[in-house]
Amino acid sequence: MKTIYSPKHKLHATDSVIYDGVPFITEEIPARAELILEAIQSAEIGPVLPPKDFGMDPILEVHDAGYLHYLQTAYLKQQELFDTDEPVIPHTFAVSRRARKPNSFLGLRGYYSFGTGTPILAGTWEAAYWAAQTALTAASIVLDGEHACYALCRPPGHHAAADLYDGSCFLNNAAIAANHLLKAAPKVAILDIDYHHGNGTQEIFYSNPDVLFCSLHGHPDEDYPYFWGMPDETGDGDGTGHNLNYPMSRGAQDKEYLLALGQALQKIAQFQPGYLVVSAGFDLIEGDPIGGFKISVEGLALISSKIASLRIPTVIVQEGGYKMEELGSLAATFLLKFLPGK
Ligand code: Q9C
Ligand code: ZN
Repeated sequence: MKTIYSPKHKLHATDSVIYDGVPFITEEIPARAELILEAIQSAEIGPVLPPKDFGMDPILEVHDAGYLHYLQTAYLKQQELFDTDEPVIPHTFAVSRRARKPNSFLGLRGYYSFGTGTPILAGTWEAAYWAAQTALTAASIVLDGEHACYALCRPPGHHAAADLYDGSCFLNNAAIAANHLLKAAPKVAILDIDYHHGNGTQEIFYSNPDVLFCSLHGHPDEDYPYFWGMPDETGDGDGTGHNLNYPMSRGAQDKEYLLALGQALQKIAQFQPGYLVVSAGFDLIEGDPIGGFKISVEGLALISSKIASLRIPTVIVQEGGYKMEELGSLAATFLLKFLPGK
């Protein structure tokens, strides 16, 4: 199986951010993608290829134009306005999505985000752009007939909606891939196994009947992103019934998880999608520093083989996963089940 990877992710250099004179700590750092890359190479998952450039059009089909312009310009704009090299981090928010869209930079800084955890740095746009191209390239390889392809995206994407970011995400790589796949099939399913609810993906396809979104995640009363992820969020309009949330409590183990996964996979099989996108976050594993489940490595292998046994052409998109000492081998464990003959 091919892996798509770009070193441009390092431009989103979240491992050396100083904010207000103190180090800004985030788990979402460049070493994550490097550890996964090394593990893929030593596990002989397959060739590692650079992304092709599909340009802005497929990103504009998922995200709002004003939002993309803001992400592209925010760092330089703040630098110019305030003569500072600080990361762009909002601290005042448009608490209602019906709030008036502001015209000022400081207004927009809070309008397009829902948290303070996701700094925009000098190289963030370029890294995010190439993460989206990475997902698009993996989708195009599956469209060309490969059974599965892995997009080693960084920064991740599933918390980003059409015009809203946080949770270490800016562009919704999985949604951009799914939207691209919809050009070749009437229906696409997205399965999100990252520990955190994929609120951005949910919102993007909420009223779209052609996309079935299923998310298994920590309960929103116990974990980020807090405001989304309940089972009664089932979709809107024509999309009603095509959004399925499976929240589980902190401490959930393999047995409970595999039961919920079985239900989600049954719904996906019934939907009969032409393609499947997996938002693969490995923060579901026991001991992840910001995850709350207790999924074992054997459990992850079972999760993967059950998804692979759907036999739907699949684009695997990297999301979260922060247990650095195991991250590479977790990715390899997951990906191995998608190799032919496994
Ligand atoms: N102390 C992904 O896994 N946590 N995003 C905020 C930090 C945010 C994780 C609290 C977690 C977002 C893609
Ligand atoms: Zn996560």
